[in-house]
Amino acid sequence: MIVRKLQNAEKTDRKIFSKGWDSTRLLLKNDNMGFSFHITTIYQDAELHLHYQNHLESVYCISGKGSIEDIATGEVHPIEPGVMYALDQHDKHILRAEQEMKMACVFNPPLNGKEVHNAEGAYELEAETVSD
Ligand code: 9YT
Repeated sequence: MIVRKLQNAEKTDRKIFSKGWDSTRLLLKNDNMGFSFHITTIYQDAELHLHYQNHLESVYCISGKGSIEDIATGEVHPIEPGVMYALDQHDKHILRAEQEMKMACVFNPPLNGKEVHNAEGAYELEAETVSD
């Protein structure tokens, strides 16, 4: 069994900072669960252009307010607590935070640990792992 506390993990290199967001990666590839699980904060007024070409992601909004724009259709879906979205088609999208948003995110395949977005808004399949 694996038990971790967010408040402890946030003090380790499981917490990754990037432009407009940070993410604490509670489960990673080396946990052998087949997915990774993160608690992500999207900062107020952030606009993230993302395209996870190598991963499937699902995201659940815990708090805050924003939207997700589906680039293929132009549809804009409001995001608020209780909303889940799943990028089942590796959907190119823009995530916007009107207010700071806390999100629970699952990635398949799991992240290694230190990934930040490349120029296309994707994560590479290989990245540095975190040490515990
Ligand atoms: C919702 C989203 O994709 N945010 C970017 C960070 C990502 N969730 C991560 O790496 O944990």
